[in-house]
Amino acid sequence: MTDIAHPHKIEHVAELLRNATRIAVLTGAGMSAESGIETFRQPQTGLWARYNPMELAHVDALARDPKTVTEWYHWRFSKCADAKPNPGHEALARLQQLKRDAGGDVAVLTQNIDGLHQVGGARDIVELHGSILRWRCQKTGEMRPIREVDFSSFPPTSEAGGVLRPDIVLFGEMLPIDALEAAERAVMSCDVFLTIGTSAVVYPAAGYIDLAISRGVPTVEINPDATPMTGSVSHALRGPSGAVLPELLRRMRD
Ligand code: BJW
Repeated sequence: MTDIAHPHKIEHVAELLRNATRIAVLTGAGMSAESGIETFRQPQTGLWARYNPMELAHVDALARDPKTVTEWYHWRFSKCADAKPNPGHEALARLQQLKRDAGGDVAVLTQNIDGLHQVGGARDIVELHGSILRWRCQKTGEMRPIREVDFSSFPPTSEAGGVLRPDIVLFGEMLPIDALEAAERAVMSCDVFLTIGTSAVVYPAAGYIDLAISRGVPTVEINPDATPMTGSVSHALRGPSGAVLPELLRRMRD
């Protein structure tokens, strides 16, 4: 296991990234923590320490109480509306550009719904859990940007009379099939895999870490805390992604 406290070890990961052509990156809430967006499962500070996911982030909760669920997601949106990408998002976007310029690629598979990878400059993001910036009519399937949703009452409704809900993946819902396929392709063809800022407990997303490990490619975890995957990855860099990723980029270029 690699610790950020050991500079020669971060150097080794920088070398892996330097030599890689295709990199797959799975990101989670920790990636946006330094942008001021709350994570879910961190004790005390995580959303699930104050809110019950089964009452707010489960498909049955939406069916039972669309008012409460859509109000909560509108509040969640208000928290990410002003958020800016942090140095971690920007470093990942630079890494993607660097690899693309050299004929390779960095596939970013995110569980985040905040759109910050895109604002930070990364391209072709695979949004495994959807986006809070799009809302969808439950009656017609029509999508619309959140700025076109009328939140004067809850749940918001479309002209067709359907409930408008965020285009995100709640517990008990399937992930978008095109995102699943793109993620699997990226993991099956990468020569280095990074998992950044995720507790690695929500499936099927966490399964991509297992898949990369089973392929035998180098796997790197970036997280200030240990996760259930820490003992299984090739290298665990302990630290916030907003510090570790820029440092990796700096060392890659030296
Ligand atoms: C930092 C940091 C810094 C802090 N720098 N790091 C197999 C086994 C068991 C259960 C299942 C299974 N397969 C499926 C399930 C059920 C379920 C599931 O996984 N449950 C487990 C939790 C027990 N999965 C599902 O229901 C999924 N659907 C599905 O499987 O469908 C199948 C189906 C088939 C047929 C018909 C119907 C269905 C859907 C999962 C959807 C998850 N949705 C949520 C809410 C989305 C919207 C929202 O944002 O509210 O997605 S839940 C929540 O968890 C959110 C996140 O994307 C997801 C993952 O969380 P994440 O990102 O890892 O955050 P945290 O808080 O857990 O961790 C943050 C990490 O960051 C920590 O490690 C920190 O240390 C670290 N950190 N600061 C770097 N600065």
